[in-house]
Amino acid sequence: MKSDSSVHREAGSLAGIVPSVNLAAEPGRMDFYERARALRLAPLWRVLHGLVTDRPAPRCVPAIWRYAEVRPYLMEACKLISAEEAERRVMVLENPGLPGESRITQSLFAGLQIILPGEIAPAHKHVASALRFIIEGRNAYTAVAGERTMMEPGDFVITPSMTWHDHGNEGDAPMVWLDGLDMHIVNLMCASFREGYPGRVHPLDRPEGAAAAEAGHNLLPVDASYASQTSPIFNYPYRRTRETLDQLARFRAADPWHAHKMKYINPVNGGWAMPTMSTWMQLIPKGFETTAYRSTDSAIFTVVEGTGSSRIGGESFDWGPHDIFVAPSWAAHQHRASSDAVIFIYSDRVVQEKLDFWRELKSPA
Ligand code: 1HN
Repeated sequence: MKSDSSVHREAGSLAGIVPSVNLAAEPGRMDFYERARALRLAPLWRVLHGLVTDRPAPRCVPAIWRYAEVRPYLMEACKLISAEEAERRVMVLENPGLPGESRITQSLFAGLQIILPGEIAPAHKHVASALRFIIEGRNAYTAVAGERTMMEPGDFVITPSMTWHDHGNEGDAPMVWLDGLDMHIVNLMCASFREGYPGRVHPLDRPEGAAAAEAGHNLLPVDASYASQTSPIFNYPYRRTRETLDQLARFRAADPWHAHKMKYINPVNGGWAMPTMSTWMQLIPKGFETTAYRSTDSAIFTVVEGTGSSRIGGESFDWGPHDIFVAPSWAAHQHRASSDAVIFIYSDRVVQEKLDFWRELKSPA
């Protein structure tokens, strides 16, 4: 991987070392470095300040994917490969600072998945958790651990770690959603397993709506115990999220940095809905401009409704419905909405919080 190449330098090369040592004295040390390398020993002082940086140094850069430009490629992919052959017909959103690594940020994956009427994406399971954020289409379902949910635009749907899941489109139009996955975190720890289901679809054993009835209405079955760290609600429907934001905006002042920003929570413990990816929905009223904000979690923004622009680390991006953009770790960013804008966001903040890494900095309002 690329990140390793900056650490494991050729012992005889001065290129790229962080100059915390006297470079003029380095030639006299080269023989020592060469002999040490043969014993699999390397001098920390040549790499120290690249290993422990004085601030976040993401390779991930600010970037935007405009849906109007991307959508034709999804359609073209449908002519070239079936959902079944692909297993998942997904175009990966590759951060330009991390080419060829299937990363939208250093820790997270994003892709756009398309499934045509009548198609099935066959059942499998893996350690990586997935979130689906629905972009367009109706009457397609995902089935997770024996229960189906029909997906609608703006819905946030969870596939927990190691649960069987398949998708199918029973409608008459293509269905597109954003897939957010945490496999880079899983792979950092070398903890990945996957398995294909012997049949195309995993059998259903619960009616549609069961999870919502058990956990989606501020009520939980009295004696239920929960082993998973993932929310038992697996579809957070847009209808209710949108209504909530709408009502909030009528009586709450917009926060200078976040406007109206709500986090999706796990009703069992009040924490984040997923153990590896934090998720939010944000409403920025027409004409509102947020104050510059930075945090150590690189974030992925998906515009649901509205238009506006963002400044991210000194670059400007205009956006509209279904566009997807990224703010890297510690890059100051601010948004301005030219019409009421609703934005879905995910990041690795929940992981950083658990590890006591997470920090934020709010510019003065
Ligand atoms: C996956 O299993 C899905 O289940 C989508 O729909 C995207 C990207 C990488 C690895 C597994 C899915 C994926 C994925």
